[in-house]
Amino acid sequence: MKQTEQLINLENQYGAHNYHPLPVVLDRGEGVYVWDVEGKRYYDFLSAYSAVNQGHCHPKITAALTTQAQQLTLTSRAFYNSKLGIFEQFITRYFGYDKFLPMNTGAEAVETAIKLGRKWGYEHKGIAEDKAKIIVCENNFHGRTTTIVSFSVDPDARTHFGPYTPGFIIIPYNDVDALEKALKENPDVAGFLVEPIQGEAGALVPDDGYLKRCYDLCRKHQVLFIADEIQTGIARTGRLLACDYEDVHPDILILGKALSGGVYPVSGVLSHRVIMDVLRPGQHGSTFGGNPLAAAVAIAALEVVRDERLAENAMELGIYFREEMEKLCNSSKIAKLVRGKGLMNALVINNEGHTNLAWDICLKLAENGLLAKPTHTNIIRFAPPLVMTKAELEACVDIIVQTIHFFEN
Ligand code: IF1
Repeated sequence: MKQTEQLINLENQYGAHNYHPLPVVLDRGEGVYVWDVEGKRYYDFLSAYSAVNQGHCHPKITAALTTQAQQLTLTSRAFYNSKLGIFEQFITRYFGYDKFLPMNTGAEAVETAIKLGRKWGYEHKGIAEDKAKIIVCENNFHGRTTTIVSFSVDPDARTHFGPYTPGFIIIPYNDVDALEKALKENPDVAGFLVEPIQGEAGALVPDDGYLKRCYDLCRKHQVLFIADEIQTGIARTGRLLACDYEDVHPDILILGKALSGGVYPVSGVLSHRVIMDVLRPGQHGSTFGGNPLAAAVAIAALEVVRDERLAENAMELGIYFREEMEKLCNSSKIAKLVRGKGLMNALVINNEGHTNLAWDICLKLAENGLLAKPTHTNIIRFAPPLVMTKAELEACVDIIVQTIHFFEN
């Protein structure tokens, strides 16, 4: 039996079945490439859901990890440590905020933003105790805690995880009038939590001006504009933040994933002093949040984004990629449309008469040396590391085009 089957069997036998992975067992990663245990090389077109924007095992980031790991990894926040203050100064200057609150996973950072927003609502907006509301959008994905799935509309994400956390209003995405109506009807709204581009929904890009108009409405109604840039941030969409396309400066900015280049779980929220200062000692935290290892890794990861001009590269390669995919859609019966910004893109598949076509396409893409994964049955997410060169992307476009054509006949 091949090592692939052996290792898949182990996960099936001893692991919870909360995922349905492609039958590929990865063993090594470097830049835009990953290798499976059989030694086959693939272009990684998922980038761990945009956590390895800097490419797999970036030498500068892994060096920061290994150096710090031999000095001090975790102290808890019961004491100061020699890296956190430096990291907090670095990241607040990098994104233009007063304060940073470090956490570990994206969901923890989203939960932190929800708690911050609510507490600000009580202590600065004067919302009555336990009455604060947060507006979110349909087809959102903000993580998988019980509170976060309470405002999901995805049955898989929320069924049988109740009772659900109250205090959330769900409106259609990319609908400014719906936000305005919700704000006029609900005086107790503390915040509007939104993905600048909806990732899980399949790189759903809102209309130009949507974010700015929502931001202005939030200003008008004394509501915090809370941007979840866990997937869209860190240069993925062709700007440092997707909000940068509209010059929107979120009141609370949520980051994760590529904040560490995929080397270590690092997340957090950035905000203005008046908002962050609603939190007093003992009111929020986590064991690993703000540890020196995370701090060292995140500084290196952000330096790579800046020094290697990853946003500019994502912008340029993204334009090329969508042009090529549009040509494919014009000549294909099954590739319907491509959408996205920078190197956060998705191809919508016409799966009439072949429900699992997107999955089968991904299996064939893997056979042809490119890893991608469907979302929502008929959408294939295409998100390579931002360090990809034009030549590498041209090779990937060829693989995608050839694979789609294979299913045309
Ligand atoms: C899974 C999705 C992507 C996120 C945004 C918060 C989080 C995520 C915009 C939570 C995480 C991951 C989670 C992972 C698959 C992946 C995903 F399909 F689930 F929705 F990328 F689109 N905000 N997204 O995208 O961050 O707690 O995971 O660190 O759960 O299967 P996390």
